[in-house]
Amino acid sequence: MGSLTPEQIDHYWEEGYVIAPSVLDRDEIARYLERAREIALGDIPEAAANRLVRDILFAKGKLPLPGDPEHALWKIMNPDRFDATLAECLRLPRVLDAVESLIGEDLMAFLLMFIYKPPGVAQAIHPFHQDAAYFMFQPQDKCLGVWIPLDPVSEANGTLAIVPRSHRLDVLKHEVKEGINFGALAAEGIEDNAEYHAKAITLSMQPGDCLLFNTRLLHRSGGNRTLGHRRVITLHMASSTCEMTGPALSEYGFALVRGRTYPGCLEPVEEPELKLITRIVE
Ligand SMILES: O=C(O)CCC(=O)C(=O)O
Repeated sequence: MGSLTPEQIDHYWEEGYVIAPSVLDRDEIARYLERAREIALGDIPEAAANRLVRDILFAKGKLPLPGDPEHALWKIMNPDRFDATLAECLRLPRVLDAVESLIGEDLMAFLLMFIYKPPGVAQAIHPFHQDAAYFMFQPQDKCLGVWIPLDPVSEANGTLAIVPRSHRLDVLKHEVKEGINFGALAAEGIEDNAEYHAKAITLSMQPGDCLLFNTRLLHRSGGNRTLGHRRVITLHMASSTCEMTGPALSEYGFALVRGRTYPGCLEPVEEPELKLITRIVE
């Protein structure tokens, strides 16, 4: 059953996002942080090894590798495919209840990531973009992103900045930018435009809080100028009433997490690939 208040639901549709506080408790946060660290230190099946992705600055040798391998990471892609503990994040009841309030009771989870910001690396930036640029299914308003920090996040450690109401825009043209992580795209003409930076809100959130945001909402994250971690669970979800409009990418392993499927609409992927095969950008 949906858990958001009418005010929260209105805020989401008006502004393009809403924050639901405390969807994870302290024990859950500790459990996911510990498991991610074990994976980062090598507890990952050989076939899935390339789903452990280093930040481009380390991958390209622009910065020396830190002593702690977890400090070099950008993200763990699709951990639900090889790890039972992190796979729980596809079906967190408090998250599903909030999502149901916004896009209905038939829910596919399709992209789980555990995202880091390397400590002390101010230039590890993810430029302004709209996630809808990656998702080849519609209607877009029946898809959303969930972003749950596991550390306190602020401007200093590379939190998310969002442009309220930008979900009213169409999907903009996106491009590859020099020095940005493989696969990350930038909305053309936005990152270098001071107007968008001025309109953006930099989110300060506590561990376990949950941002839900429309897939056309412009958002970015800055670098981490602190010496501590900035770790986040992100999950994308779509209503199972959505229809594909393009080829599926191997990153998207649709799992029905609530409700039912519909003929001609998104179908669950029974055994998604362990190895990362398709890349949006090589
Ligand atoms: O958490 C971050 O640093 C950015 C995440 C993001 O924007 C994305 O994955 O689309």
